[in-house]
Amino acid sequence: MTASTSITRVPGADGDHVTYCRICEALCGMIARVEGGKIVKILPDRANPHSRGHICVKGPALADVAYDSDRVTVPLKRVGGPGEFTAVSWDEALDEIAERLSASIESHGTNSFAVNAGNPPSMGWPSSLAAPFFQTAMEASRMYSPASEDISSVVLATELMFGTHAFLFPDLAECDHLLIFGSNPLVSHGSLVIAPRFKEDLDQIAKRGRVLVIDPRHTETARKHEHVPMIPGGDVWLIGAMLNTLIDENLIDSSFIAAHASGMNELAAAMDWLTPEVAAARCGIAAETIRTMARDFATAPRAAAMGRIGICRGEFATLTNLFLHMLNVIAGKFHRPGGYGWGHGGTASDTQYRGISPGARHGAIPSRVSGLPSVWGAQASVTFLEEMLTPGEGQIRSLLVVGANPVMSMPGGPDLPKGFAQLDLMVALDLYVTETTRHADFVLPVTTALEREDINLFFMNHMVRPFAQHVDAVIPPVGEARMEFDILRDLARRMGRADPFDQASPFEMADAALRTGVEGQHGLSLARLRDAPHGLLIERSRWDFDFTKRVGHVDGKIHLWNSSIATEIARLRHTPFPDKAQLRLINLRKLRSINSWMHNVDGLVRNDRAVLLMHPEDAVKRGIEDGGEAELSTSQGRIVVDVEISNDLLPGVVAYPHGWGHDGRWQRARTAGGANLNSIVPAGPKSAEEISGMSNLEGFKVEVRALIGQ
Ligand SMILES: Nc1nc2c(c(=O)[nH]1)N[C@H]1C(S)=C(S)[C@@H](COP(=O)(O)OP(=O)(O)OC[C@H]3O[C@@H](n4cnc5c(=O)[nH]c(N)nc54)[C@H](O)[C@@H]3O)O[C@H]1N2
Ligand SMILES: Nc1nc2c(c(=O)[nH]1)N[C@H]1C(S)=C(S)[C@@H](COP(=O)(O)OP(=O)(O)OC[C@H]3O[C@@H](n4cnc5c(=O)[nH]c(N)nc54)[C@H](O)[C@@H]3O)O[C@H]1N2
Ligand code: SF4
Ligand SMILES: [Mo]
Repeated sequence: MTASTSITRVPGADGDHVTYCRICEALCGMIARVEGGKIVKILPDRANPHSRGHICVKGPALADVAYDSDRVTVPLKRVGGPGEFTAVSWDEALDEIAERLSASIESHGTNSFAVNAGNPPSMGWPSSLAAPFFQTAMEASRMYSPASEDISSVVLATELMFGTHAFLFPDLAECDHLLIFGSNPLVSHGSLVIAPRFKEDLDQIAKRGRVLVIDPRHTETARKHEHVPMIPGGDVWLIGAMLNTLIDENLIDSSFIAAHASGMNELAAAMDWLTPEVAAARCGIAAETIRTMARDFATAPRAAAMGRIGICRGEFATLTNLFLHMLNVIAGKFHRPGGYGWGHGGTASDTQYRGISPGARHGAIPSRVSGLPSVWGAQASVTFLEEMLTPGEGQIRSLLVVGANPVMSMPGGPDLPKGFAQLDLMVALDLYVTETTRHADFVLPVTTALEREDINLFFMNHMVRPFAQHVDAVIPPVGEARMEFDILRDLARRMGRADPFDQASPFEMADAALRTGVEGQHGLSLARLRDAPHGLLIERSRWDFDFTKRVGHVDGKIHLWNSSIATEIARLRHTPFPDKAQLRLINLRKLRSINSWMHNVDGLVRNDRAVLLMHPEDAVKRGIEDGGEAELSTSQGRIVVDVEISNDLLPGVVAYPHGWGHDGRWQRARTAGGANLNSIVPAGPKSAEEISGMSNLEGFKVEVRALIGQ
């Protein structure tokens, strides 16, 4: 920022605008410089006390998205095959949608309407409310989202043990012994634990003690710290055996457990077979190393174990997450400085959930055809297609897609258009005509983060250092774009179903949440945030609340044992030994990409490419050369990929990113190459983890065949 540039809050006015990025959970503070009504530059906001000047290469690229000539900026109506649209007015679009949606719901019932809400709208406050509010307005019960490729297993594990969905995360600020299972925060910038300067936090922990990265790939994070390479899916064995060691060697926090937990004896009895020797063969880590990891963790005074999506999408995803929570609780790391627990946050509240099962709170309705569970209100993605195709009461006949690209992001995504084709009506709210939205009857243009007022309300509760920020729009909407909330409120009103949209505005709700949350008593409110444009750090200790009040179980205890835990441990015990010769695939996130949607920004994609990483031994066996083409296949399908030979992987493991291989109406993305990984991942209702409906995306079996010279 130059001294001469003044700060302004008027959308579109020349000068510097304080804003924050809403691409990933780091929510980095940014300054957007506007000249002649246009954003000319995006800089890090050094006055933001939370991110303190950190941004990555994607943040400034939000301006490229805002002004992208491929962006949808007027309502589009389908006039022919997929992707054939004509521009219409907002009134024409919303009147016709209201009429057709009302007619479809009238003939087929409220349960024939479904919502598919994606990741980007969840990063903003009004945008995150829009789809669920519309679902409520329609009295519909079914929501599809990336939850089953992302968090359902964590949410279910937390619900089973703690009776609440509130996220648990490590205290990076004070920890000095951190175990990271299945996360690569140096690239992802963290998820379900927010610390925009994650890299610095890890460096500080390593200086004070140790950071161990348990991952099948020698990742960017693993390279900087202690890497413990492990077979994909080995975590459940490794963490299970660490628990076994803690119990066996009496390294457990008996007084905490006696006061706050139930089921310790049953758990101990059920874990006695899961010794480090049993686990070693399954996870590829020596038994003595497992014992040492357990002892070092238990005896480090300020230790925490965290996990993320690498442990959330395997065959035992829910049990792995249960074990991870248990490791922290049993070793005495729960709710204490340097340990693991809930956030202080500004809006977290205490007893609201006590005694109400989380399932009941969010309408846990099993899927109609296959009976797979819904978690946190989300249906299992792998049932989406059959729910559109299987006739009968409750067959999906109309669909609203809000900022999701399931053709790219869901297992079997490329088959979804078979379901879309039989709908009475499909409406999408998006920035682009994508692989998914090209099948919609209407694509309605939405604003980017830079074109809307926002508050980081939802995210405050899982920040290592709680922080609150409210920002105004940097520029007015581009073209005729509107906010998701406004579009869907308008539509609901036209359908005569305006509740709950008309109860309060998103910012009135935000203000109420701030005032009644734990920081409300110390004066936190929307007005106070408006006076602090760069945001406010909440200085109170993260541990300054009574955690027992947040436990949702009626007995107020953390449950280490129940019938679901028993079933999953028994299932693990009897799972067959995997075929060691089998190649397995893990997913890969890249710094310059975000899921499927920023590949139209030339500045990002120019230096980014989807390649299959493969160990030299595996490549040699198959006659595959570095830079060569190969066919990557499963029983689900086959794709052609470029191969990069890499020593970063264990032999037997290959890695590929999702979100590539575009054929939507985004010109640059179409030339970015790569292939859609979700055309080969296990799909269909039988492929999910039964207890959580979680997609089985990690460590599934693949074959790779050289294509050179064919
Ligand atoms: N640059 C960038 N940042 C992103 C995203 C992006 O697309 N690009 N996406 C955002 C989203 S939506 C999310 S949910 C978060 C996710 O945040 P993270 O979970 O940190 O994401 P990943 O980088 O995919 O890290 C997962 C790690 O798990 C490892 N892994 C795979 N299988 C196993 C296994 O069986 N066991 C263990 N222990 N590890 C395993 C992988 O090698 C990988 O290093 O990232 C967010 N941030
Ligand atoms: N194989 C495999 N599949 C995966 C994953 C994986 O690691 N491997 N990761 C999973 C995870 S963790 C996630 S979160 C999902 C993501 O899955 P999705 O949310 O379905 O997909 P995205 O790629 O995030 O694209 C969302 C769409 O939102 C649009 N968009 C961008 N910004 C906005 C906005 O502000 N408003 C609206 N209305 N639209 C917007 C984009 O143009 C894009 O079409 O993918 C999941 N799928
Ligand atoms: S790390 Fe990058 S993408 Fe994530 S919030 Fe910060 S600037 Fe945005
Ligand atoms: Mo995600």
